[in-house]
Amino acid sequence: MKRPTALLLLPIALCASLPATAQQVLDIDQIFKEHDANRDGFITAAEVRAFMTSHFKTLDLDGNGLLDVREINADIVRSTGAEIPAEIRQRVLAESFRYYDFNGDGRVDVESYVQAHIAMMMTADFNKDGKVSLEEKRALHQVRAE
Ligand SMILES: [Ca+2]
Ligand SMILES: [Ca+2]
Ligand SMILES: [Ca+2]
Repeated sequence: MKRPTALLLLPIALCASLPATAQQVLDIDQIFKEHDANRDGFITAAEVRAFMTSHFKTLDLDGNGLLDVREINADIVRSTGAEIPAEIRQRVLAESFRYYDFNGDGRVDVESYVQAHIAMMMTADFNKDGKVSLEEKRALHQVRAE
């Protein structure tokens, strides 16, 4: 997969705090397409689960079933390139770990990682129909980016 995904799925408030260079990789339409596996124009929790479960495997470099800070950092570096100042990357890293550790037990296993992304995606479900349309996803990012 050549497109960065991790940064795009970071907590939106965090993305807004990134420098413009990093925000340029926020290609909402591209993300949307990647997640909408059945191409029906909506992203469901099941689609997020499938996508993130397979993404988790690519991030778990040592294959121990957990993401540690080094593995998450490697993903952030790959997603953002070298343009991000180290201290901002550190903040993104800390925030990401805390966010991915969805049940707060200090570990990021696949279920925790998946749950965090489902929760994040579903913040865009403004009309509460259980799925996220491209319009909702765009609206989320515009609203929160201000
Ligand atoms: Ca779909
Ligand atoms: Ca690991
Ligand atoms: Ca919706």
